[in-house]
Amino acid sequence: MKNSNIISICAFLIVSLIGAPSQALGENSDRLKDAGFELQTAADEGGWKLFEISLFSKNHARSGSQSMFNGGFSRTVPFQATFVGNASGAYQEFPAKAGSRWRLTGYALTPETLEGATAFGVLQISFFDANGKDLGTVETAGGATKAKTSSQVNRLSSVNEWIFLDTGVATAPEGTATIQVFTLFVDFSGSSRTQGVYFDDLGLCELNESSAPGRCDPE
Ligand SMILES: [Ca+2]
Repeated sequence: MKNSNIISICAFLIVSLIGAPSQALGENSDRLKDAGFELQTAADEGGWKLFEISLFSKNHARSGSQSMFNGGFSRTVPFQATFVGNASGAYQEFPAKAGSRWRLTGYALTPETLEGATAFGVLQISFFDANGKDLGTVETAGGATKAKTSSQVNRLSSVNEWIFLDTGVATAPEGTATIQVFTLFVDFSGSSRTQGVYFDDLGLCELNESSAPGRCDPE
Protein backbone atom coordinates (compact mmCIF):
# COMPACT_ATOMS: atom_id res chain seq x y z
CA MET A 1 0.00 0.00 0.00
CA LYS A 2 2.79 2.39 0.92
CA ASN A 3 4.65 1.61 -2.28
CA SER A 4 1.63 2.32 -4.41
CA ASN A 5 1.13 5.63 -2.61
CA ILE A 6 4.73 6.60 -3.33
CA ILE A 7 4.31 5.65 -6.97
CA SER A 8 1.15 7.73 -7.16
CA ILE A 9 2.90 10.73 -5.63
CA CYS A 10 5.84 10.36 -8.02
CA ALA A 11 3.49 10.13 -10.97
CA PHE A 12 1.71 13.24 -9.78
CA LEU A 13 4.97 15.16 -9.48
CA ILE A 14 6.06 14.14 -12.97
CA VAL A 15 2.73 15.19 -14.42
CA SER A 16 2.93 18.46 -12.49
CA LEU A 17 6.38 19.23 -13.85
CA ILE A 18 5.42 18.40 -17.42
CA GLY A 19 2.24 20.41 -17.11
CA ALA A 20 3.78 23.43 -15.40
CA PRO A 21 3.51 26.73 -17.26
CA SER A 22 6.54 27.14 -19.44
CA GLN A 23 9.38 29.09 -17.92
CA ALA A 24 11.75 28.20 -20.73
CA LEU A 25 10.52 30.53 -23.45
CA GLY A 26 13.24 33.11 -22.81
CA GLU A 27 13.48 36.54 -21.29
CA ASN A 28 11.16 38.06 -23.86
CA SER A 29 8.30 35.72 -23.08
CA ASP A 30 5.95 35.38 -20.14
CA ARG A 31 4.60 38.87 -20.54
CA LEU A 32 1.20 37.49 -19.64
CA LYS A 33 -0.05 37.31 -16.10
CA ASP A 34 -1.74 34.04 -15.22
CA ALA A 35 -1.02 32.46 -18.61
CA GLY A 36 -2.32 29.13 -17.29
CA PHE A 37 -5.49 30.59 -15.75
CA GLU A 38 -4.73 29.15 -12.29
CA LEU A 39 -4.36 32.37 -10.28
CA GLN A 40 -7.45 34.31 -11.35
CA THR A 41 -5.46 37.51 -10.89
CA ALA A 42 -7.80 40.49 -10.72
CA ALA A 43 -8.09 42.56 -13.90
CA ASP A 44 -6.99 45.73 -12.07
CA GLU A 45 -3.84 43.88 -10.97
CA GLY A 46 -2.93 43.00 -14.55
CA GLY A 47 -4.97 39.81 -14.86
CA TRP A 48 -7.41 38.79 -17.57
CA LYS A 49 -10.28 41.09 -18.48
CA LEU A 50 -13.31 38.94 -19.29
CA PHE A 51 -16.25 39.90 -21.50
CA GLU A 52 -19.56 38.31 -22.49
CA ILE A 53 -19.78 34.58 -21.70
CA SER A 54 -16.30 33.97 -20.25
CA LEU A 55 -15.14 32.34 -17.04
CA PHE A 56 -12.31 30.48 -15.34
CA SER A 57 -13.32 26.81 -15.53
CA LYS A 58 -12.32 23.58 -13.82
CA ASN A 59 -14.10 21.47 -16.47
CA HIS A 60 -10.95 21.11 -18.55
CA ALA A 61 -7.29 21.96 -17.89
CA ARG A 62 -4.09 21.38 -19.84
CA SER A 63 -2.04 22.64 -16.88
CA GLY A 64 -3.04 22.77 -13.24
CA SER A 65 -6.77 22.55 -12.63
CA GLN A 66 -8.24 25.44 -14.62
CA SER A 67 -8.57 26.96 -18.05
CA MET A 68 -10.43 29.87 -19.66
CA PHE A 69 -13.85 29.15 -21.18
CA ASN A 70 -15.28 31.47 -23.85
CA GLY A 71 -18.80 30.57 -24.88
CA GLY A 72 -21.50 31.50 -27.34
CA PHE A 73 -25.25 31.52 -27.01
CA SER A 74 -26.17 32.08 -30.59
CA ARG A 75 -29.78 30.94 -30.36
CA THR A 76 -30.52 34.53 -29.38
CA VAL A 77 -29.86 35.44 -33.02
CA PRO A 78 -33.33 34.73 -34.44
CA PHE A 79 -35.02 36.83 -31.79
CA GLN A 80 -33.15 40.09 -32.28
CA ALA A 81 -33.10 41.39 -35.78
CA THR A 82 -30.11 43.61 -35.18
CA PHE A 83 -28.09 41.05 -33.26
CA VAL A 84 -25.79 39.21 -35.62
CA GLY A 85 -23.98 37.00 -33.18
CA ASN A 86 -21.83 36.68 -30.15
CA ALA A 87 -18.15 37.13 -29.34
CA SER A 88 -16.85 36.21 -25.92
CA GLY A 89 -13.31 36.39 -24.66
CA ALA A 90 -10.57 37.49 -22.32
CA TYR A 91 -7.70 39.88 -22.94
CA GLN A 92 -4.67 41.62 -21.48
CA GLU A 93 -3.00 44.85 -22.57
CA PHE A 94 0.65 45.94 -22.54
CA PRO A 95 2.65 48.95 -23.77
CA ALA A 96 4.08 48.40 -27.26
CA LYS A 97 6.11 50.49 -29.72
CA ALA A 98 5.64 50.92 -33.45
CA GLY A 99 7.67 48.31 -35.28
CA SER A 100 7.78 45.88 -32.36
CA ARG A 101 7.05 42.25 -33.29
CA TRP A 102 4.98 39.88 -31.20
CA ARG A 103 3.75 36.30 -31.27
CA LEU A 104 0.98 34.71 -29.22
CA THR A 105 0.66 30.95 -28.73
CA GLY A 106 -1.56 28.71 -26.65
CA TYR A 107 -3.86 25.71 -26.64
CA ALA A 108 -7.61 25.35 -27.15
CA LEU A 109 -10.09 22.50 -26.68
CA THR A 110 -13.71 21.93 -27.55
CA PRO A 111 -15.49 19.19 -25.57
CA GLU A 112 -17.98 18.52 -28.36
CA THR A 113 -18.20 19.15 -32.08
CA LEU A 114 -19.00 22.81 -32.64
CA GLU A 115 -22.16 23.51 -34.61
CA GLY A 116 -22.23 25.96 -37.49
CA ALA A 117 -19.75 27.18 -40.04
CA THR A 118 -19.22 30.45 -38.18
CA ALA A 119 -18.44 29.27 -34.68
CA PHE A 120 -14.78 29.20 -33.75
CA GLY A 121 -12.15 29.88 -31.10
CA VAL A 122 -8.95 31.79 -31.89
CA LEU A 123 -6.08 33.67 -30.32
CA GLN A 124 -5.73 37.24 -31.50
CA ILE A 125 -3.32 40.20 -31.42
CA SER A 126 -4.41 43.82 -31.98
CA PHE A 127 -2.55 47.13 -31.66
CA PHE A 128 -4.03 50.45 -30.51
CA ASP A 129 -2.88 54.07 -30.46
CA ALA A 130 -2.86 56.31 -27.37
CA ASN A 131 -6.50 57.22 -27.97
CA GLY A 132 -7.61 53.60 -28.09
CA LYS A 133 -8.05 53.49 -31.86
CA ASP A 134 -7.71 49.99 -33.32
CA LEU A 135 -4.73 50.07 -35.68
CA GLY A 136 -4.80 46.39 -36.62
CA THR A 137 -1.37 44.97 -37.49
CA VAL A 138 1.16 45.54 -40.28
CA GLU A 139 0.56 42.00 -41.55
CA THR A 140 -3.23 42.40 -41.79
CA ALA A 141 -3.37 45.95 -43.18
CA GLY A 142 -6.13 46.26 -45.79
CA GLY A 143 -7.60 42.88 -44.95
CA ALA A 144 -11.11 42.04 -43.81
CA THR A 145 -9.93 41.34 -40.27
CA LYS A 146 -7.79 44.00 -38.62
CA ALA A 147 -6.38 41.73 -35.96
CA LYS A 148 -3.82 38.99 -36.48
CA THR A 149 -5.55 35.73 -35.58
CA SER A 150 -4.39 32.16 -35.09
CA SER A 151 -5.82 29.16 -36.87
CA GLN A 152 -9.28 28.21 -35.56
CA VAL A 153 -10.75 25.55 -33.35
CA ASN A 154 -14.02 25.01 -35.22
CA ARG A 155 -16.54 22.37 -36.34
CA LEU A 156 -13.78 20.45 -38.14
CA SER A 157 -11.49 20.27 -35.10
CA SER A 158 -10.82 17.14 -33.06
CA VAL A 159 -12.91 16.92 -29.91
CA ASN A 160 -11.47 16.72 -26.37
CA GLU A 161 -7.95 17.41 -27.56
CA TRP A 162 -5.74 20.39 -26.72
CA ILE A 163 -4.90 21.95 -30.08
CA PHE A 164 -1.89 24.26 -30.48
CA LEU A 165 -2.71 27.75 -31.75
CA ASP A 166 -0.20 30.33 -32.99
CA THR A 167 -0.83 33.84 -34.30
CA GLY A 168 2.53 33.98 -36.03
CA VAL A 169 4.35 37.30 -35.96
CA ALA A 170 2.26 40.46 -35.62
CA THR A 171 4.06 43.79 -36.16
CA ALA A 172 2.91 47.04 -34.53
CA PRO A 173 1.91 49.81 -37.02
CA GLU A 174 2.96 53.47 -36.81
CA GLY A 175 1.35 55.19 -33.85
CA THR A 176 1.09 52.07 -31.69
CA ALA A 177 0.87 52.63 -27.93
CA THR A 178 -0.48 49.31 -26.71
CA ILE A 179 -0.92 45.68 -27.70
CA GLN A 180 -3.98 43.65 -26.71
CA VAL A 181 -3.91 39.85 -26.75
CA PHE A 182 -7.10 37.81 -26.70
CA THR A 183 -8.65 34.43 -26.27
CA LEU A 184 -11.84 34.66 -28.31
CA PHE A 185 -14.88 32.59 -29.24
CA VAL A 186 -16.96 33.93 -32.11
CA ASP A 187 -20.39 32.44 -32.73
CA PHE A 188 -22.50 33.66 -35.64
CA SER A 189 -23.68 30.13 -36.34
CA GLY A 190 -27.30 30.48 -35.29
CA SER A 191 -27.08 27.02 -33.71
CA SER A 192 -29.65 26.15 -31.08
CA ARG A 193 -27.38 25.50 -28.14
CA THR A 194 -24.70 27.07 -26.01
CA GLN A 195 -21.22 26.04 -27.10
CA GLY A 196 -17.69 27.25 -26.63
CA VAL A 197 -13.97 26.65 -26.41
CA TYR A 198 -11.50 26.26 -23.52
CA PHE A 199 -8.06 27.90 -23.63
CA ASP A 200 -4.94 27.16 -21.56
CA ASP A 201 -1.18 27.76 -21.38
CA LEU A 202 -0.83 30.91 -23.44
CA GLY A 203 2.54 32.47 -24.21
CA LEU A 204 3.31 35.96 -25.48
CA CYS A 205 6.74 36.69 -26.91
CA GLU A 206 8.17 39.98 -28.07
CA LEU A 207 10.63 39.11 -30.82
CA ASN A 208 13.77 41.14 -31.32
CA GLU A 209 16.98 40.86 -33.25
CA SER A 210 18.69 38.94 -30.47
CA SER A 211 15.93 36.36 -30.24
CA ALA A 212 17.23 33.00 -31.29
CA PRO A 213 15.15 31.20 -33.91
CA GLY A 214 12.50 29.05 -32.31
CA ARG A 215 12.75 30.86 -29.02
CA CYS A 216 9.00 31.31 -28.78
CA ASP A 217 8.28 27.73 -29.75
CA PRO A 218 6.27 25.72 -27.25
CA GLU A 219 7.87 22.95 -25.25
CA1 LIG B 1 -4.32 25.80 -16.55
